[in-house]
Amino acid sequence: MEWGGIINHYRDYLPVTEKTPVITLLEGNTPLIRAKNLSEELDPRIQIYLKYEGLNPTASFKDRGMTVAVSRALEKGTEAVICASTGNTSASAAAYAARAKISCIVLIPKDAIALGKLSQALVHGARVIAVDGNFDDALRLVREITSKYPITLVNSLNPDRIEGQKTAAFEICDVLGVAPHYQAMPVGNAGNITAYWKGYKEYQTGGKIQTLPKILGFQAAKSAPIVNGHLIRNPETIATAIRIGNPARWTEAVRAKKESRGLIEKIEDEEILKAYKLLADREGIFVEPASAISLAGIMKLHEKGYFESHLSNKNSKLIVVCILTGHGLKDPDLAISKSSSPVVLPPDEKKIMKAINQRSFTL
Ligand code: AN7
Repeated sequence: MEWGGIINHYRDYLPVTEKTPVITLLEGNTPLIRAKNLSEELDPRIQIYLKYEGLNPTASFKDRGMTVAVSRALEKGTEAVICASTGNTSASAAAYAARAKISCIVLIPKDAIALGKLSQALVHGARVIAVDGNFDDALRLVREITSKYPITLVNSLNPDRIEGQKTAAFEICDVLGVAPHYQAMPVGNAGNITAYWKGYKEYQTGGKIQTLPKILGFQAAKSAPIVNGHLIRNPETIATAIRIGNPARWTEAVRAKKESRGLIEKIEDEEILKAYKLLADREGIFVEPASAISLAGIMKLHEKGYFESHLSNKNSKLIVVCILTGHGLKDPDLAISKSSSPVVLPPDEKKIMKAINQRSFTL
């Protein structure tokens, strides 16, 4: 059957009717890729799967939530949507609003979003306002604005966003035939962890799966309000997508952790970068740094022996899914700054061959 986007595919689980105008870019149905090389290196008893959400239409998971939020906003007659964003929400909101022929306003923290994301919001014709503050300031502003003016908020405070994003959990179960044992994911504003947990629980209630995964959430070390138990005024991290000090869905994230008997931990930027390079080097998968935290988290937990009790109890293999939330091309500056520069040579075969041999390539 032809893929018609998440609303068409999971309609029964979503807050839509036949009257809802479906604004879709055919998001969802992203690949769940076996990370054979990484599993072998880390621990062959662990089957690592990568849910490559960077392959959504605007190159992040936000499209799942945005198709529902924008379709429902249009159904209610809204003429404009607004969001605060570390980049991906704004890219997605701008694209779906363009398709719905409504206005889109985005508030981004000045100088703190990746270049690819900014280019998306601009090219889709959103009204982009750079706030001289951080994401948390921008979110506070859009909450104030939407409480006073008839503009629809499309941050994940909007429950339609959560509804759409939960479909990623459905897809994982549909492919595996069961729920994974563990699911690792980044936590920023905490909408996505809320959405996945809701999705798994609904699939269990609906009889599609018997067991639930343990949810493993990861925050960047200097942007880890949930782990530290207090909000962070000046969050920092190279993973700009999750540079958030006061998550809107903090309570729900803690609930997901507790109910699933999982955890939320913090990860240093160096560990994120190591996982970022490993995904690219060993599996051919290019993600943005926030997404690499899923693998970094698994590696750290494995090192601490976290999975041992599970591994010794069971004969079957352990299934761990890492959610890779956004594409690596979103942040080309980081990719280039963390790689060696290309050698510049004249168009001369001998010189080029010399350089190739120096770098010990095998031809
Ligand atoms: C790649 O775009 O908050 O915990 O404004 O872009 O649901 O916030 C992005 C978040 C993980 C964290 N990975 O998800 C925004 C924004 C990527 C992201 C997250 C984001 P939430």
